[in-house]
Amino acid sequence: MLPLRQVWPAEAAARYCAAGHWRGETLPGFLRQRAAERPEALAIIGGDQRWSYAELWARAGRAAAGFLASGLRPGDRVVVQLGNVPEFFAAIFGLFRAHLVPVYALPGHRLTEITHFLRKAEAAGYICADRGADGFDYRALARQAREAEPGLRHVFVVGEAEEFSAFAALDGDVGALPGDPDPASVAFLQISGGTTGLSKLIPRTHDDYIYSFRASNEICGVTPDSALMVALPAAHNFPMSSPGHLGALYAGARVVLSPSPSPEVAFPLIARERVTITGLVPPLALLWAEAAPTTPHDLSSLKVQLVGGAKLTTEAARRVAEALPRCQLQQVFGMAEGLVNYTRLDDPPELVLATQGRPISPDDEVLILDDQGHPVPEGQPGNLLARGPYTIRAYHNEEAANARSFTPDGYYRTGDIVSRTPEGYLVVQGRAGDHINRAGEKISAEEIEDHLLAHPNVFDAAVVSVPDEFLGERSCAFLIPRGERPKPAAIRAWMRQRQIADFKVPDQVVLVDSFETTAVGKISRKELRARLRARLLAEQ
Ligand code: J2J
Repeated sequence: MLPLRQVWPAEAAARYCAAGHWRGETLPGFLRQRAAERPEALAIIGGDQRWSYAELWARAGRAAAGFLASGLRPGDRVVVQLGNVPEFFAAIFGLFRAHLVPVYALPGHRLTEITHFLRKAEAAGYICADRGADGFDYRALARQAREAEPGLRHVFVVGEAEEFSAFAALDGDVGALPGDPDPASVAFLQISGGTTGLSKLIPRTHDDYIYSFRASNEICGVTPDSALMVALPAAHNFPMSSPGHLGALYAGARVVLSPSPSPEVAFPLIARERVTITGLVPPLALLWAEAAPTTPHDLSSLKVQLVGGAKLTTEAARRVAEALPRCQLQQVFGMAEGLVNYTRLDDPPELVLATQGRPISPDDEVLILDDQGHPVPEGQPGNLLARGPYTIRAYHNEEAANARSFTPDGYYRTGDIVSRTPEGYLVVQGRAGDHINRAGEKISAEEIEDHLLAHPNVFDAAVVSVPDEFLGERSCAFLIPRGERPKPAAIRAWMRQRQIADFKVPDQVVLVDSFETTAVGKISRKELRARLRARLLAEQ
């Protein structure tokens, strides 16, 4: 099994420790402390369950002991695929307490993605729900995944477990659990947006991740009195750490789980639980802005509304800010690989509305370079590169991708095109890579093209992003047919059968006779996608 590592040069690590960014804290360690300091305080509110810090700690302990009793060994990786339910927290803190390593999958992922994660992580375990909100049966997925990946030895199910182990029944000798892990060790594997090809695994350490959400708490005003609503899927990096549920738990605050981000579900919960802060992607923030002025529910407790994951235009930002006048809009531009930028709560409106914020840390190093690698003149757009105390230096087991994604001196090439204001705030202008940012879900054009090329009646495929009023961007697949001409609807239905996340199924399918590239000879896929996108926009 390939060891998990995330290594900063000794000089940088010493600097981050000396600056107080890395404090030797760990994820299970901080929860143990909170459970000791405020055992009765509410930690997790979800469905009809209300867990105190003491209860969360105890449940994590039973899960941890049960994981080890079932035969998992410290260091083993476990794919976690749960929605916004309290058991998500018993599961991940149980894994942390047992020195097992969660790999975060989203509820929308299907067999194709799950087997990819299992394989890449060499995972021995999988934790899922019995069924999803849409009725999807994850146990059937588990059966198929076990066939495809025999290394998967342990499946734990929240709910009706059938032949698998029931998560609720996990128990064992809590007294025999190991002590806190090494703060410099990898705590979990986050999933990359997969901007080129399949998702990569992102090893994050206790020290670096805790710094990112502890500092986020300060920037976003999270205190023990806060109530943070998780409306996006809890496994996403944004609702997890910016400042996210982990930030809220670190602060000793309450985490309120919303099973859906829709105003119909979230608004009554905000009123009932007096939610003070939440985070949304731009399309949802706009939906909330539509619904807020006329809702019968009392939203007056909401003090901070974070919006990020995709670009919030200035006009959209204005609408969001005006809909909840007593709630502060805060833009956040982050990435699971590390670097996170926020507008600050005391920033003037022009910065809050028109920028995506500035980095969390004084030790975040940000470069904006042209395609030749030279710094662009101040204010001009360029490629964003970053390194710092919570930005990774390498993906897990991706030698070739690492050579492309990181410079020799350790900067991460974010793939985003940004400019910088005189105040040092970043404005996202676009991106260098070809992915579709569909309401905050990143979809790799290459990954979808690969699927389409497996269709017997597809000769060639190019997938592009198209501006979409609601989603921000949607996906459009251009296909050159071969043999019998397939119907666009049939292509979409066929893609669904590929057992991929639904958000990856192309929103639009356009059949063309050729890509009309002959006149200019051979062009790159990137150039081809750009031309097809331009052609589609011109026709609209
Ligand atoms: C434009 N593009 C943005 C923004 C992310 C906090 C917030 C978001 C994420 C996230 C995160 C954007 N405007 N405000 O992990 O901790 C695009 C960029 C970026 C990519 C990262 C967090 N906020 N983006 O979205 O790993 O292209 O993280 O590189 O899912 O989302 O995606 P992801």
